[in-house]
Amino acid sequence: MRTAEATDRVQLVFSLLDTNGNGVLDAEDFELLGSRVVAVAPWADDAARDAMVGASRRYWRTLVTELDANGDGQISLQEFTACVLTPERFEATIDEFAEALAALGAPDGGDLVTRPAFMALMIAIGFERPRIEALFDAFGPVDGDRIPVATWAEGIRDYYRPEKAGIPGDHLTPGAVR
Ligand SMILES: [Ca+2]
Ligand SMILES: [Ca+2]
Repeated sequence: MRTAEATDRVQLVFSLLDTNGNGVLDAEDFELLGSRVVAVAPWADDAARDAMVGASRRYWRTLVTELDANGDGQISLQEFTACVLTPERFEATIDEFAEALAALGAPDGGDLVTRPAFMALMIAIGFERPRIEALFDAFGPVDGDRIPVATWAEGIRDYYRPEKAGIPGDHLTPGAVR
């Protein structure tokens, strides 16, 4: 089953992933995404940066392999929304992306993400500042306004789960009920 919230989440992420703004997803979008995200994380070591760039590329390879129904080498919104119908084909890719992004938020390979680091990374992806703040609060920050890497990674995985509604990630979508 697919919730209305899941559809909203997927439509929003499509618009943000279209980094070069040409209306479809393509390889360049994911190169830009990777470099844009690591650029705002000067604290990250080379391994964390490489993991993020690699995860971004894999994300694209999985999309174009699994979803390019008309074979034009690009992913339209219509093709992309099919990803919520077959989540099992994206699980490993989303998992890698979630782990890489969340880890990038924790300096020195630690396991806590500060609010400023979270804000910087999510703004780099393209989410709106007040929504990012609401999401961070929904994750229940502790210990000096920080959240565990694992909490964020799980939040990213939930974001893509078609059966989910009322999750922290719904704070990011315009239609969210708060
Ligand atoms: Ca594009
Ligand atoms: Ca296509």
